[in-house]
Amino acid sequence: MGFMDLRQWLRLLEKEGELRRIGAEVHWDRELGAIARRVLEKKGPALLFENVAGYKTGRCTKLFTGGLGDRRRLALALGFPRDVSNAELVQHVMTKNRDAVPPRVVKTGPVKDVIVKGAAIDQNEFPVPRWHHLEGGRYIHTFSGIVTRDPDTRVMNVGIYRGMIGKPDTCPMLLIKGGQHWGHHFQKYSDRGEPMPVACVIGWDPIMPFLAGSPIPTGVCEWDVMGAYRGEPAELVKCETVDLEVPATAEIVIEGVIHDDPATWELEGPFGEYTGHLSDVPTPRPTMKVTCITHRRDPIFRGCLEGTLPGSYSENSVMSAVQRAGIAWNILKTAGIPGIRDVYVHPITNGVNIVVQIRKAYQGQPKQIAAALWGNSAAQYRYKHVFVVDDDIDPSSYEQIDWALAHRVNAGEGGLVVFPGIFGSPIDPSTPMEDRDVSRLGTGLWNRVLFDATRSWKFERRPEWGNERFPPTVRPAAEDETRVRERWDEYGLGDV
Ligand SMILES: Cc1cc2nc3c(=O)[nH]c(=O)nc-3n(C[C@H](O)[C@H](O)[C@H](O)COP(=O)(O)O)c2cc1C
Ligand SMILES: [Mn+2]
Repeated sequence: MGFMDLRQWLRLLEKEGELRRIGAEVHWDRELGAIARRVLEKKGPALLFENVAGYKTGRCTKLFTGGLGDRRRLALALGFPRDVSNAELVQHVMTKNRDAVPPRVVKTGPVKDVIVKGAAIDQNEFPVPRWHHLEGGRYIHTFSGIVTRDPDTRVMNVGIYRGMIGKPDTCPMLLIKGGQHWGHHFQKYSDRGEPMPVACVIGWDPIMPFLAGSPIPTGVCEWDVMGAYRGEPAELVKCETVDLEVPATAEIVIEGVIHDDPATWELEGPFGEYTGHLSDVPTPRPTMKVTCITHRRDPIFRGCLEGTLPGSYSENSVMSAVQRAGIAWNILKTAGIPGIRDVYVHPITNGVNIVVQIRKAYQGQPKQIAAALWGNSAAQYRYKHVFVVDDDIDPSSYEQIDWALAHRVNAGEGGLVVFPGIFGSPIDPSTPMEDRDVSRLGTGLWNRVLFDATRSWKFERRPEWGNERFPPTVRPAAEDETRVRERWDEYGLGDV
């Protein structure tokens, strides 16, 4: 099921007590981001700011953030009760990610209520925050669906990629040729000597960022997958100045072109990244030249505070916890690996760490799991540390994982495997700068690690171990536990 558009989503959140309107005046510079951080720390509601300093009147007076800032609301966005289990959500994502309902192009829609072109274009007319005090500017694209088209296949891609306001009509963006899917497109336009048309969609169905922010396979159009989740086609309208299509009921669409000409590039950064650390110094980046802005009457700006810290998980992390687990599980399924019981990503790691729970079928199976994940292009920014545990360990419990690491890992016996120098994230703060040089290496380099915390099958079965290969745990026998539970009050322990 889908929510059609941002306004319907807001109505549902309000009805569920998951939205707070802020009428007090709040400054877009630092203050709004600091409020968003504190609300994330408190696992609080989504926020609709209705009085941003300097934006009481004008083109856009409202800002919405935190819609997917907690798993309760992600569950609602996917049509589940707020307390749905991890496995149920992950299984839903696994199925829907592989489904497709193509979009339908319609003549027009509310996103065309107002059309701004030429000298009238000024991105500063939107209440764009400087989310964090160390950021280099006002990040207008933190949760926008960035639309581009493959010039060979004409298939569209929708991804979340950051962009900072440059001049009133320019926007330097984190666009790396050949990197993410729009980077593949950029390479193709560059080879043809043409600029790349781009449309940035701000504010629509929450399913848009959920899919745009996730590594759906290359060549698959995210609008199709969104249609599958919504249970109906996305209704799209043609852009005014670029050959792209965008949702008819989006709040705001910014159209433009990006040239592969460093003379047009402007400085971008630093930005507070998903790792919870600050990005690099200001760097010249491919820069979008805005050609048109269209928006609904009284549009609502949508953005997010990026960066996860212990105790406060960004919207990206909340979404990623489910998506990265679902995508990994599909990879393992495609690889034909038996006995996968659960795949868990804690929001604190954004999928950089992943736990796979198995009913072990053979020795060496955890290495096969790590190899399958590391061999997939979805692992570019993810799955640096793979933990494999047996099915008596709850993969969502750090305590249980730690116990398994302590007593079931034998590093010298292959329980710990380092796979050095493989492709990986160029923005990992633990990677030395020379291994993050995308212009030289084409990627970042990672030293990936497998922690095999499953019980070894190299040992002989032993009678004193109940004919198993590993000693039993010291948990009491089931019949003893039952007897003790029955006699609990008799022992005088009823209040314990
Ligand atoms: C809030 C948020 C911000 C993101 N910012 C960036 C970014 O600036 N650059 C980037 O390459 N990926 C960023 N990502 C991750 C990409 O959206 C993600 O890798 C996605 O798979 C990209 O789409 P694609 O696979 O179609 O290229 C962000 C994700 C989210 C949810
Ligand atoms: Mn894609």
